[in-house]
Amino acid sequence: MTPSSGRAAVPVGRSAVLLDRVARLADDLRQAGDETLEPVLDAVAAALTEPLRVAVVGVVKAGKSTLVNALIGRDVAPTAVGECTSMVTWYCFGEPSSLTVHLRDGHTLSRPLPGDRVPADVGVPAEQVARLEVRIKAPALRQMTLIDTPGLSTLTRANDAATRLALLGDASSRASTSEADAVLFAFRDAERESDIGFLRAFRDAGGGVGGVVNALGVLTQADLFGSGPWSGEDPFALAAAEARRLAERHPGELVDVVPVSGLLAQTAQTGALNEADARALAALRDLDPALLQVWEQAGLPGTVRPAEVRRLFDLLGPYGVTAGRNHAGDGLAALWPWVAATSGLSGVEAAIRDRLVQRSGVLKVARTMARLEAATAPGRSAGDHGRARELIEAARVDPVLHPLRELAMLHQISREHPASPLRSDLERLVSAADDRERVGLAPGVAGTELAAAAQRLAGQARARAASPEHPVEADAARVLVRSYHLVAGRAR
Ligand SMILES: Nc1nc2c(ncn2[C@@H]2O[C@H](COP(=O)(O)OP(=O)(O)OP(=O)(O)O)[C@@H](O)[C@H]2O)c(=O)[nH]1
Ligand SMILES: [Mg+2]
Repeated sequence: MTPSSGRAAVPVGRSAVLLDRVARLADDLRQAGDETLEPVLDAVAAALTEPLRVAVVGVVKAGKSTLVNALIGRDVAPTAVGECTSMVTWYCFGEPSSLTVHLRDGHTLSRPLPGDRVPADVGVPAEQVARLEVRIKAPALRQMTLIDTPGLSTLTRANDAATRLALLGDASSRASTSEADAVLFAFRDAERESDIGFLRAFRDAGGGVGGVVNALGVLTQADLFGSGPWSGEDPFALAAAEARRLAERHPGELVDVVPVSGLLAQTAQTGALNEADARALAALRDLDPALLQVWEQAGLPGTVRPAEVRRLFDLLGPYGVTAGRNHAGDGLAALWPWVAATSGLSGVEAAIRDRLVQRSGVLKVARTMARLEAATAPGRSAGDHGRARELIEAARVDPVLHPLRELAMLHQISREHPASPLRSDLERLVSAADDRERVGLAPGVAGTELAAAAQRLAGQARARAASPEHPVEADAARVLVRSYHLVAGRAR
């Protein structure tokens, strides 16, 4: 069984054209009769019709599973204070809800998933499990399959190894590339060398096309930033500054970094709060913050029970309890929007949409091309794949795949010369929904005007290619010339 069954692709913008071209390449490769490629072609065909596969990766206890629950809007992934996730788990759109255990020996075990909650024990030891696949009818999963992973850099070496195998592939086997199209990398605080090393390896395992950056950073647990809620600092402002610093330091590995409180987001999105919570929170309003911090010793206002306060801390964390007290007076109707907005989840969702899902065609095609190239590379695989390599090369230079060059170039210039004015041209080209937007024109402008504007921009880019301010600008300008020529050609 493949996860594609029963799900439709979500082509966005030019994605459909790109995906069609690569699907055609896969067909041509199949026709060429190279039998050793069959398994790769089957995997590629499935991946091309599925939603984007986004893996949530990061150091142990970064809050990955909590964020997964928030994005799905259900309390489906187990989370815990101690090390928790030990199996790579795919969350796919589907109904009825089910859990499939894919064993390392190739067998699968399926069963219904009552209550839409993954049990802590799936009845098979983790070392025998390749991955779990959860199907659940959650709207967010229509546009992406989320892959929760065990923590990196843990004392539990098997967990770290399982994540690396799923995301980076097995270096010893041929056709070893990543199962994921993109990564959400969860940072709890400042990055470590090994985080950046992992991101580079992921980019290189799946990007293929000269460094398409396919990872978005998430600074999780934003509510815990700074010296604590009793200090008067705004943890979200501090987290936002740290997120900016991370993004600026690693443009070659991360398309952006956004802060979020996964805990507040999970609490809001899964509907965990109730009126009694709001009442208990409101009753704590006049308690001195210093006393709230040590409430177990200091005692509580008469109407509030310890179990209620413990629950509030579990759902909202210390900052959510302290600051949320001022938003609970009017009950859940006022508290819920505050929790949802404060969490920052909408920023993560927007970044996922703009940076990953909108580019899903390019990201998937980049990974597919990398996969096909790995499978046919001379010396790395059985048999002589000469004909297959010719077909792949022909696809690579097809103008339809030019968006891959644009995106790779955007990432390269962001890394090597971020101040270049060509960067915003590339940004607009890769983000635009159609050709008019691509050259900065309003919707509905006539084709002749579009062609003229594209020619003008091509001329400007050509001039820049002739006298670049920085070596990377020469390459970037050549990519732009081709982009604008292609727009002009389509407009005629
Ligand atoms: N205050 C606060 N706590 C959080 C946040 N996100 C997660 N936590 C807590 O941190 C602990 C770990 O969360 P998980 O989501 O299980 O972390 P994980 O990264 O999936 O952990 P592993 O799977 O073991 O690597 C849990 O107790 C969560 O409630 C957050 O944004 N703020
Ligand atoms: Mg986890």
